[in-house]
Amino acid sequence: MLIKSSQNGFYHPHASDITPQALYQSRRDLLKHLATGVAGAALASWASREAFAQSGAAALRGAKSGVAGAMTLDKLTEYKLASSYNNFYEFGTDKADPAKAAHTLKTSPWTVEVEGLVKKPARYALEDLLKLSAQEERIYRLRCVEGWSMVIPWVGYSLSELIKKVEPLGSAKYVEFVTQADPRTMPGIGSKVLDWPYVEGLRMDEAMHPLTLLSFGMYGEVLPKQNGAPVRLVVPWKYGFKSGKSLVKIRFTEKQPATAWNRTAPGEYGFFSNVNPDVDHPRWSQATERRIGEDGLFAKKRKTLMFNGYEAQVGQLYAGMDLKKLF
Ligand SMILES: Nc1nc2c(c(=O)[nH]1)N[C@H]1C(S)=C(S)[C@@H](COP(=O)(O)O)O[C@H]1N2
Ligand SMILES: [Mo]
Repeated sequence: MLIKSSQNGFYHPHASDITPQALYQSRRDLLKHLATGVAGAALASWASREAFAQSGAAALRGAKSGVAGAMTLDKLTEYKLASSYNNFYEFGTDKADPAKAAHTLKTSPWTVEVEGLVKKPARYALEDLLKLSAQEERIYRLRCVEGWSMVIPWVGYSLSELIKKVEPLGSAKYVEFVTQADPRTMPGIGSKVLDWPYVEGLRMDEAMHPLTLLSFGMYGEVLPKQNGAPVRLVVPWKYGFKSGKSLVKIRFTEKQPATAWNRTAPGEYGFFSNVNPDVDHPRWSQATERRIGEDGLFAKKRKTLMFNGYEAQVGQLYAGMDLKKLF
């Protein structure tokens, strides 16, 4: 792990297209070349780009994850797209709004409170939360309920590492995630589209699953604000809205938390919201998806996979459940 700036220091190197993200993709290409035995000259240019990237103020690296299912080989979504096509309603409902407006989010100082049914409630400064466990890199598919998907290399560690530290009581059955709602820095909070703050939740076994990631970075850098800086959740087998951004509170509860989207439209967004091609949204099919940057704008081309392709890892969590009713 390498953190030069522990806080908000996200910036784009200007006047250069050799970004750390370009480096990132080139390193993946290099690894592919190495695997097929045609490395050659790629190595030299890769080394110089690496040197450039390390001058970046906001690098956040993680060791390649060993968690089963955590390193999909799908082609990465371009960093530019992943950081400019976003859902973050606190900054507006247009996909382009968060990248334009989220610069006002103040990510330092930042604290995350852990409370509710735990033996050891705690208030973590971001700096301490970052150090709580080793940072890993996980390449996850993210499937939005609206029908698009991306493939993003996240940096973080399993939420279970934090949960173990605070020692949940036997009565804790769910985990509630509360995100930042600051009307002074988040222009979208003035709108009535959701009842703020944006709240999400998981069942305890889902929260403890090793794939559930507490994320601080992506593409080898700290998270851009529009992607949920300074800390967010990523739950890769569920629709994207379950992955709350800019977390401020993690609360352990006995009852299923009332989540923002479920309260707004319970017939459309269930508590579980597992990616499922066989259970349509009442207003559209979920059988296919459009991979941002790859599939055509007007034709949805790609088949959506059960549990977003993570069935082998998480399918048993839902054994015996009627997923059409508990959508
Ligand atoms: N606080 C907050 N978290 C949020 C959202 C939001 O509006 N507010 N949008 C969700 C939705 S609908 C999706 S698809 C993902 C998008 O994450 P990304 O922009 O990093 O791709 O964030 C989720 N987390
Ligand atoms: Mo979404």
